[in-house]
Amino acid sequence: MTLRCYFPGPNSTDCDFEYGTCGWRQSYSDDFDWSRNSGNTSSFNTGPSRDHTTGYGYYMYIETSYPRSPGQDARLTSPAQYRYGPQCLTFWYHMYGNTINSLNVYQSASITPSSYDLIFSLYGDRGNTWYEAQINIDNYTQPFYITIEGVHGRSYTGDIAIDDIVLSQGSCQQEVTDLFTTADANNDPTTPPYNGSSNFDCDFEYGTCGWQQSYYDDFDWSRNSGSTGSWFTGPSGDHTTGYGYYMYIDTFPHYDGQNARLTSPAQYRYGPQCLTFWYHMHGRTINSLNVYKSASTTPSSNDTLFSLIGASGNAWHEAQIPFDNYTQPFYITMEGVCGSSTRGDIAIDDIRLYQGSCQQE
Ligand SMILES: [Ca+2]
Ligand SMILES: [Ca+2]
Ligand SMILES: [Ca+2]
Ligand SMILES: [Ca+2]
Repeated sequence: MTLRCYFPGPNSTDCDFEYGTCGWRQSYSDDFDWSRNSGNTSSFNTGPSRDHTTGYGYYMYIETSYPRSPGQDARLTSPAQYRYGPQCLTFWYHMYGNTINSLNVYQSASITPSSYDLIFSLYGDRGNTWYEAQINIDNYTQPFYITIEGVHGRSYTGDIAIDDIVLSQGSCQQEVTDLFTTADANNDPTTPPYNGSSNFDCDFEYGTCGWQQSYYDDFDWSRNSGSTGSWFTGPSGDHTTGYGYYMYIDTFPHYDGQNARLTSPAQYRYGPQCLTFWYHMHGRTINSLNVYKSASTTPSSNDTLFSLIGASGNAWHEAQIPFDNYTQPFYITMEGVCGSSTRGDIAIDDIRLYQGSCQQE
């Protein structure tokens, strides 16, 4: 006789919130709860005006009006997941308001994640638009849970919303934007330059395009082609052509928590921007890749736009980071942080900055 256990189906994380929360549960180990809503949130100049699925449906959001206070968090946790190997978590987020704080994603073996389980983090105002997040996950524990956490900002203009969560087996699909990251497109002399802007885009084939190593960090990024020289970590070739160059942090001989920063030339562009780049985070002790946008070349933690924490498999993945800019000049800084062993090499390639919102598919 065979004993069969019941496990939830492979799509049990998926939720558009049209008819409830699909088994996602409010946490008790946080400060408040996510709200399910359609249409506007109750505050001006923050939150979405419609859901993402149909425009007439429901989404989840954190309401940051009274009586909430800064730093309070609300967590929503998925049903237990029983799947091994690479996974792709996608969801849509809306982070509009002057005092938007952060949206964090955890992957954990228990329903109460700790800070060590953080895999993704977004900070700050992204304008009044829904954007898609794609997060690559390598999973080797069962069961695991996904928790999405909204953190309250300094005032009521901090409503953060989410919709259309999907977890699928396999790495995240690469998008059509791959076409724009070929060497040919990058070197095409007919491509018009950005209006009055400095250099930014870099495939690292001939140098760092004006990106500079910081002196306010622990070590420097290295420019490399081929593999990184360490086993079980780092890429085996660059992203642009497979034979070209990329930048990476060599975690040997550095220590856990040490960082290296690479800062863009000064940028003079207003309004919505879309930063895209390719990252490779493969190894057992991958720490984090942080992106800052700052008015000076020495960003502080308040300038964080985006963080990825932990390994995402032996592949190049694209990050798309939308943000609004109203300060000039501004700088983008890419920071790699070492993990607890030499299996923590983090690489980046094909960095681009586009004027306007990030393309939706
Ligand atoms: Ca709660
Ligand atoms: Ca919806
Ligand atoms: Ca440095
Ligand atoms: Ca390259």
